Order: sequence, then structure tokens, then C-alpha cells
Amino acid sequence: MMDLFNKRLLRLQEEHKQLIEKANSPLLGNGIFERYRNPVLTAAHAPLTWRYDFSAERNPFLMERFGIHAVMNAGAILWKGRHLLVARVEAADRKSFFAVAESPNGVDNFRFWERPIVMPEYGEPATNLYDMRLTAHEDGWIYGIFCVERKDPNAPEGDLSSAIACAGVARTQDFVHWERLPDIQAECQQRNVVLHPEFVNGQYALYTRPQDGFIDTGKGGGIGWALTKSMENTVIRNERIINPRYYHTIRELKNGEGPAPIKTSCGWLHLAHGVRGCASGLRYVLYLYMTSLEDPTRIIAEPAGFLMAPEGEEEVGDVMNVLFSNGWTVEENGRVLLYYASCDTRLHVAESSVERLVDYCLHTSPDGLRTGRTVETLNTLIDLNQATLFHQKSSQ
Ligand code: M1P
Repeated sequence: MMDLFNKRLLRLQEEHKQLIEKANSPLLGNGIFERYRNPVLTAAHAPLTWRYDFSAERNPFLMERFGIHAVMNAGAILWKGRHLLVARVEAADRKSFFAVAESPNGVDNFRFWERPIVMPEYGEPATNLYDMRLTAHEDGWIYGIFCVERKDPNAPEGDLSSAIACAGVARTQDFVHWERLPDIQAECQQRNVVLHPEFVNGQYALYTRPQDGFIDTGKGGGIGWALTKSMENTVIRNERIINPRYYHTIRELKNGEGPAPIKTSCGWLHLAHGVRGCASGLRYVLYLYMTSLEDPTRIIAEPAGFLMAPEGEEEVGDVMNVLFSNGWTVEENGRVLLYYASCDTRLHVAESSVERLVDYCLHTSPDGLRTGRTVETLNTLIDLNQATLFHQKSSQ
């Protein structure tokens, strides 16, 4: 028996090591970004010490004693030259928690720190926490804003799925110790709340996403904006929508800000997700838009359609047809690593640069909002190409 136990332990350890240390490489991209071949984090990356009891006495079959189901939607940061992700880890019991994973290069060899984050509670203990957005704010703190979900106390008897979602706030200097601040107070439910990295008019600025429930059935809706004097007692008032959802676009049903925007010389670069309904359910894609440096609420560019949509294995998982991102990092040389999860199951990385993403935003046509304009845009490109090819031929 002991022999079997030891053999199994050795094999588990070897396979885990191979998975963690597997080198990753970029695939051929579309010029805007390159996806990397392997996911950077999956449930199988969770440390064996989280999943198994290594005592042969207590666990003679060396069976999993704690199931990890998925690793997804990670906040990302380059911190003191270190690539850190604060991932949403979902246990087999459906509860999510946060855990830090670190890599030497941002594209492979991600290892979870020894223990998950112990997030202090605020008020009524949460049923679930997920999707942390990290912001290194100019006030000197690193903030994490995340979704806090509790059962709706007013749900009719027998309704076991209605929940109340609000934005939780915590701040840290080392990613181990977190100071929990009061949940953000707002007039309606909030998911996808993100802190802008700079003060605006001397106040903290928040990207918001007001909604009535899991799907915004209310009027309007979209990515909102609100200012608040303090993060220690945050109240969202006078929220206004800066990036609305829109009929027959990739964000017809809902949208949400991704990570904190990146400051570039041409404007703030924003990554967001857009959701539409289709026969197979909700379809989540990622898109970019840019806002003005002088007024971060004013959109100055927004390419038509999606930047990334699920492809290949990304289409399949726990919640099908979903790409979601709440983390990206930018290096001093402008290299951007964009972390995105597929189907609420696993986490991937794609590479681009500030220069390329700005070029994409500024030189891709916006959505004309009707078929005729889409065909006009296409014909303009074909005309340009015909002229270019003609010119190239005649100068040969
Ligand atoms: O299942 C897809 C996503 O659904 C929610 O996002 P949103 O509120 O924007 O629709 C979240 O539960 C998110 O974690 C999840 O990936």
C-alpha cells in the first residue's frame, strides 16, 4: 500500500512540475496581438498542498480532499519588477476566492503563492467574491475592487438564485495583508467597478456598471463613471454612462470595464467586455476604446466590434462562449500582456504593445451601426488596396 501511495505521490508531483514549467510561445497573430499557445493558469496549476492530504495515514488512497474547479478572471500587475496575477480561483463547491500567482516573465511558469488571500469580511459575510481589478493609485496604495455577492434577502421563498452584487474594496502594499474598506454604496447593484489610477479634479474616479440584476433589463445601462472624495467610505452618486450598450452591437445586452486603463500619450486605453445574446446563450467578447487625457470620460476612438472573441478551446468550458479580462500589464518598453479567461474555466495571455493597441484604436473604423455603413467601410479598404496594388504594379 505504501509503495502505491509513494508512486502515486511522485507521479502527481512530476506531472504538476511539468505543467508549471512548460514553456509558452506566441502564435501567429493578426498584427494587433499574439495569443500564447498554452493557458497560463488552470485548475491543475493549483498547488498539490491545496488539493491533497499528504499523510498516508489520514489519506491512504491519496485522494483529492479539496477540489479546485477553475482559475480565471485575474487582476494583473507588474510590482517591483515581478509579474503578479490575483486570480479568481473557484473551488469545487462553487465558491471563488483570490490567490496570487507569480511568474518570472509573465507568460509561463506561473506559481501560486503558498496560501490564498484571506480577505477580511465587511458587514454581512459574503457568499462569493470574484473578479478583482487592481489599481496602483497615485495615492500610493494598491487597490483591489471586486464583486461581493450575497443572497438577496428579499427573494421570494424558493428563489435560491437571486443575489445582490456590490463592489468590495481592499488595499494592500504586499498582496498578503489586505485592509478591507467599506463596500461601495450605490443606488443599484454594481459589478465590474474599476478605480482610475489618477485623481480627477482632486477626487477618486470609478468606472461603474449599474444594473438591476445579472442582466441589465433597465433603461440604458453601460459603463458608468462617478467621482468620490474618499475610498474609505465610497458612495456612488451622480453616476453617468460613458460607454453605453447599444442595439445590434457586441455590447447589446451588457458591457463592463476590464482592468484599469493604461495611460498613453494619445489618451487612456481601455479594455472592456461586451455581451450579446444568441441562440447558445450569452456571448462575451473583449473590445477596446480610448478616452481623452484631458477628460477621461470623453471617448476619442472606438474600433468597430471585438478585439478578441473565443477561439478553439476558448469556446468550451464551464460557461460557454465567454472571454473575460480584468487584468493587463504594461512594461517600460511598451509591451502589453493581456490576461483573459475563457469560459470561466482557465486563464490565457496575449501580447501586444501600447503602440500597436493605440494604432488599432485610432485607425480602425468605428461601428457604423448599420449594414450599409459596414459595406461602405469594407469597400473603402478594397478601393485603397486596389490603388496600392495598381501603384505597386506600375512602378515595377
Ligand atoms: O460568466 C461570464 C461572466 O459573468 C459575470 O460578468 P458580468 O457581470 O459582466 O456579466 C461575472 O460573473 C464574471 O465573473 C463572469 O466571467
